[in-house]
Amino acid sequence: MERTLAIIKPDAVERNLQGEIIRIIQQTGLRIVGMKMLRLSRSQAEGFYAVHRERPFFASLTEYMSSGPCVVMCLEGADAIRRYRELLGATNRDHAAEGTIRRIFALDVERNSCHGSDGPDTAAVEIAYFFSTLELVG
Ligand code: DAT
Ligand code: MG
Repeated sequence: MERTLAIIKPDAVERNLQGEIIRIIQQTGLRIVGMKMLRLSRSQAEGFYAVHRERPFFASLTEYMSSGPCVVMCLEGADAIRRYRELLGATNRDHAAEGTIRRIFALDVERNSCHGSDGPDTAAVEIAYFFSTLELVG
């Protein structure tokens, strides 16, 4: 069993897409073992995306991620990190495969509807950024 962090980003929450996105995630067989809704402050968004702080899009990305509420989930399943990344599709929706969450829902490369951890080390750090062990069930 493996765990990964998923975020339904502000553009998707704003458009009331939480239910549709959660349904797609659950249809793959991944289980939700933690879930909460929150609005990141600018500095919390900067902390979450700290690896990107030198990138040209960092200021815009962290402004966007703190612009409205997110739904944050911890997903569990066999090979959960890779399976959920595959379900998300490429970062840029124009390069994402048909049927992927980003291809279906993303507005552009920044407002790309969902986040997923990219490996075991980042998943562990990202899950701990949002959830205490007491908040994860199952
Ligand atoms: P991913 O979210 O697919 O792991 P990433 O970690 O490279 O992608 O980047 C984090 C987020 O930053 C991404 O979801 C959207 C934004 N982003 C990435 N590349 C961008 C770009 N070239 N222009 C604007 N925003 C970008
Ligand atoms: Mg990433």
